[in-house]
Amino acid sequence: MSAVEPLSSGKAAARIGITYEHADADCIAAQTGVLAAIDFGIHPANRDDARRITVPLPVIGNAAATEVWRVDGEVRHGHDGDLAWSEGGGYLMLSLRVDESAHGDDPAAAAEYGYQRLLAAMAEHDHRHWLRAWNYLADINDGDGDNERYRHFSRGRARGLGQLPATSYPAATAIGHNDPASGLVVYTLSARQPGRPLENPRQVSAWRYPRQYGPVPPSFARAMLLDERSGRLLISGTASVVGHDTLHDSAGRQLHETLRNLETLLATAGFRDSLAASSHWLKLYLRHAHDRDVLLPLLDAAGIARDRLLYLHGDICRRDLLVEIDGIAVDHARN
Ligand code: 3EB
Repeated sequence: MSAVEPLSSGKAAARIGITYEHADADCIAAQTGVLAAIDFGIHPANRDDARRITVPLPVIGNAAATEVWRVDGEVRHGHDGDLAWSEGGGYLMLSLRVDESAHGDDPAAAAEYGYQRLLAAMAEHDHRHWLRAWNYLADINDGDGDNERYRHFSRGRARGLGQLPATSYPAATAIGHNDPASGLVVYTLSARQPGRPLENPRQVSAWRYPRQYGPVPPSFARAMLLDERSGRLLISGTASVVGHDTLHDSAGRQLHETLRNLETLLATAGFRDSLAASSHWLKLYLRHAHDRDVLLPLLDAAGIARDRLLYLHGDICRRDLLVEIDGIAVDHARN
């Protein structure tokens, strides 16, 4: 795990790479070319360095790792009020913690503010192509029906995105944490060059979900191909959803369906290899931490490398979903 996968060479497109590393995050951030060093756990890391981001979810079981994003060349970084930014190699990482109490304790207002702020910063930094958004909000399943906090978040996100067409939505994750003091944590990747958003033919596009899932459908793409030549695929939070329905009521069977969805996304992106045969760095979100013991042998059997998979304890945005996977996959045939 100490070996860092070299970024591919000789490609015209901007290069970006991700790894999980066990080194001290301050040391990692001191290296050149580090766009972001992401830690997991409810205690925020040193926020003096804009590249240090903390996802407020406990790690389950395995040793905590830092998720490191690297680009070619120099990285500039800093803060602009409540927003942290880092920029280099044609990419921009932004992160924001929105205190809901400053927005009337309303998750919709907090999301609208956050998304407007992020869009404005992307324009200001001239990295307007939104590739990926990670959203972590407190108590995501609190409230019934259209009063569920996730649905309020979705509404506010859509308002914050304004006129942005669905074809420009980023790939995304939205997961619940249990630390209201962390607020709404959003971080994003955008670029000078556009990516190619992809949908999953097994699933209804999220932005076309029917009314039963809330008054405003969620604004995200199923995946984002960074560019055709590099074969780097940013995979949205993927769960046991087929069509628009949740399938299965056990974590094991939901995992199996989720893996089928992931294989379909890779095939749609033009990967010749399976997920197991591609380089991958995945995060697996579990509603119940104890399900890890059930899933671990299934993931081993599926060929998912243990040191490429982080287990995080978090709530998934539908109450009947027990497991969700997101991450990045790299097509060897194009590298
Ligand atoms: C789903 O397929 C599961 O609202 O940003 C996955 C990824 C899900 C992102 C989001 C929601 C989001 O509908 C839920």
